[in-house]
Parts: sequence; C-alpha cells; structure tokens
Amino acid sequence: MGVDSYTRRTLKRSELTQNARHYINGRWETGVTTGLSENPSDTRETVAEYARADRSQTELAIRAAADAAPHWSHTTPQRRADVLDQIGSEILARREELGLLMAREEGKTLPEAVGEAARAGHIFKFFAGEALRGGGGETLASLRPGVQVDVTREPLGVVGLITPWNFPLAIPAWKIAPALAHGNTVVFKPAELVPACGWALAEIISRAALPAGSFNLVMGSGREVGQTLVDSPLVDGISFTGSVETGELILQAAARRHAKVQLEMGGKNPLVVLADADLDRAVDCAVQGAYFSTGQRCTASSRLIVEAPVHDAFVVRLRHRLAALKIGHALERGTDIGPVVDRVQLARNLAAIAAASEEGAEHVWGGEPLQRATQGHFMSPALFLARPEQRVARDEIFGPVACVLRADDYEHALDLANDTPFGLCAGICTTSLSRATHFKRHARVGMTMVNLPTAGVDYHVPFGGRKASSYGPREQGRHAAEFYTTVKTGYVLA
Ligand code: UN1
Repeated sequence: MGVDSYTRRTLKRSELTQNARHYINGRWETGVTTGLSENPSDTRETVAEYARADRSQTELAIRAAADAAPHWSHTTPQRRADVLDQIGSEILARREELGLLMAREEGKTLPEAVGEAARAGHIFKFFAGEALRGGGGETLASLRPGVQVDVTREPLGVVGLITPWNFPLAIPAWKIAPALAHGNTVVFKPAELVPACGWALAEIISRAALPAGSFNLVMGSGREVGQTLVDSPLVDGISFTGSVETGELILQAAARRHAKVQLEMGGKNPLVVLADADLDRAVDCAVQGAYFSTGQRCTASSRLIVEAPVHDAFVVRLRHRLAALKIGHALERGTDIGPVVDRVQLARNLAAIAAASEEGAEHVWGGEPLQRATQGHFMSPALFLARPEQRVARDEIFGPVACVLRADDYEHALDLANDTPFGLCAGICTTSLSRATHFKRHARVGMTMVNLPTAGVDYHVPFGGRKASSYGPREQGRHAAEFYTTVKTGYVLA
C-alpha cells in the first residue's frame, strides 16, 4: 500500500485493534455497548473496539469526580505540578507512537500527528507550571477602616470536557491540563471517531498517581454521554469544542441550571492578501491554512480575500500548488493531505462543492473523490472563485475547500473579512506595517495573524474568538484560569 518501511515496522507493534475501555473512579470499565473506530486511510482496518456508556454509566463517572473534588482541590500545587509534568514527559517520550495512532484513527499525516502529540506533551508541561503559579489573586485595603480584602481563585469543581475528533490529543490536553492544574476533577468525553486517542491519553494519565475519581474517561454518543454531562447538577462547568449547532444546545441546557460554559465552535476565517504582499508567502499561508489537516480545523482559512491587482496571479499560483499536492494514505511518506475523517464528512464536503457550482461559484480546482491503493475517504483540495453572498463563502464546510473573493482595495478587503457570522481568526499578508496594524485592530476576531497561516497556534497564549465562533472565557495560556477557577472575595477585620 506504499507505506514506507519505518511506518511498517512501527505498525507491527500497534496493528492489533486497540481495546479502549472507560476509566471511572480509578478503574478500567467495559461499556454498556461497544463501538468500532476505523482508519479513514484504509477502512478495512479497525483501529479500536471501544466501550460506549449510557446515562447511568456516565452518572457513575460524574459521581466519582464529585466525590474526588474536595480531595484533589486541596492537594498542594507541587503535587499537581508533578502529576502534570509526569504526564507531559510520558506523552513527549511516546510522541511517535501516539502520533502513529492518531494518524491511523483521524487520518492526519504522520508528521502532523507526531507534532500534535508533542504539542499535547508541552501543554501538560506548561500547565504543570501554572499549577505552581496559580490563577492569581490580589490583596487590597477595604473602603472601611481596618478591613482588608483579598480576591482569590478556587477550583470550579467538576468539569465535563467534550472534545472533537480533529485534534484528538491537543484539544483534550488543553482542557484536561488546566482543569487539573487549577484543582478541578474531570469527566472527559472524546469524540466518537477517535476513542483510541482518548483512551491512550487516559492510560497515560491513569499512571500519574491522581486520586481515584479525579480524572475519568467516558466514551459514547453526545446524546447519551454528552447530554448527561450537560444536564447533571454535579457538573459545575462544561468546556466544549465542536459544531455551532451542538454548542448552542449545550449553552441553552447549561444556562437553565446556571452552569459555567466555554464553547469553541466554527470558523470561516479570512486570509487577506494585499497587492503589496510577498505572493509566495501568501500562497504558502493559503495552502497551509486552507488545506493542511485536510482543512479540518476551525482555524482554517476558507475565505481568501485578494486585492484586485494580484488576484489573478495569486489564483494561478495557488492552483499550481494545489495540483502538486500529494493526497493519500496518512502514513505514506510524502503525503501532504490525508483523507477526510469519515464517509459522512466526505459526503458533506462533496455536497457543498456541488452546491457551490450550482450557485454559480467559479470552479478553479479539485473537489473530486480520489481512488488510492487503499480504500479511504480521499478527495482533491477544492478552490472556487466566489461572491461574498454565496454559501461557499459563508458556511463552514470543515474540509479542504476554499474560495477566493476579489477585493477592490484594503478597505473593501477588511469589510469582506468582517462580513461573516464567525469571528475566530483573521490573517493578512502584506508588507505594510500600517495596514497590518490597522487590520489587527479592526478585524472582529479573537486572533489575528500577519504573514502567517490562520491555523496553527501557540499553547501559552489565549485561544478563542468572537461572535458565533466562541462563547465564554478563552482557552489556553494563563487565561485558562478564567474558566477553570471561580473568584472569591474575602473581607477581614484586622
Ligand atoms: C490550530 O489551528 O493549531 O478545532 C488549533 C480547531 C481548533 C484548534 C485549532 N479548536 O480547529
């Protein structure tokens, strides 16, 4: 199947189907039912047979987390730092093996997957430091004589963490690590398409000497496991990354019982290319941002907004680059873009592409299903020329599909960039410092990128957006404390 010899050797050790069980109250548990996850590069290969919970099994995990909360929230910062550091070290030491598992289960290329595993390890190490530094606090004089006031941060309690399939290790890491660092106990529900990755992470966490119940893994459907987490009065906060539709349902359900919520949802991120840009750099940013990871990132640049004088040259160069990309098995050396994650998503992508042509967007390249030596969900990256009101320019597709919008000038480009219900990330390619600075200030998003792809972020700074993209406090970096802690104000008559 063209998989190179290094990968073939490594595969020998892990070719057996993984048996992934729940981790509840410090014990490995079988599920009420079982499910299978398959390799999207080769659907004949089953990656995991995994446990699936119903409501009552999920409730056991929630109860365990609630019982463990008083203990874990009072452990010393040193203990929490040591636990997180140990988890981070093990992930880093096993990054190749974890990357291989991820490439098999999610379909991102092996180098991308190994890089993501390393990122997950570094995230745990960063939050080991955060456990020591704490969420911050202040002491002030009261308005009343002789009285002192302090403001401290305490753990939220039990948090339910619901994660997507597209970053099977990094996103769980950037929720689990700050949750534990700040003294919360966790019930973690990974996406149904990537249970083996969730299980592998839980297996590493299970060996880090956490008190039983502080960390629990429960796999299964959103309807059973996710809904139970969202509805349980014992769950103090829900952090979710996924679709806008699910995020809105979670928000409404959590609001009814006053639970804290953090949502990371969709994006339709613009990459503006101005006439003064380094065009090679701009094409690199577009290829990276729109198509790598098969476009399956909420930070993907799916709207390429190009100033008229360089529009045609940009499209020609981009088309040229797309034609040279290698689409194939995620483990094959040299693959630029792996498969789409599953047949449902592939069908959705192809339907969006057909709809784009029907609504009159001009097809430039790709968007075809591809046959390879193995049976996988392969498709060529798609590029359209679109008008701003067309759906291909408005709806998040979550696949390797991008469109180019023509802008008359910088002001027009900025208007187009902001003309979207989403507000996660916005990029600009320009050599003008004043344009870049103006764009950074006026793009209505949570993150801006200058001469960089919109996708690909650091873990030590805040991550998140505005409008339909996000809700609640930012993730990652020091700002993670805003979600994972609650503020207490104390008054003392000295
Ligand atoms: C990145 O671009 O490095 O689901 C991270 C997503 C985002 C993470 C993107 N929550 O695509």
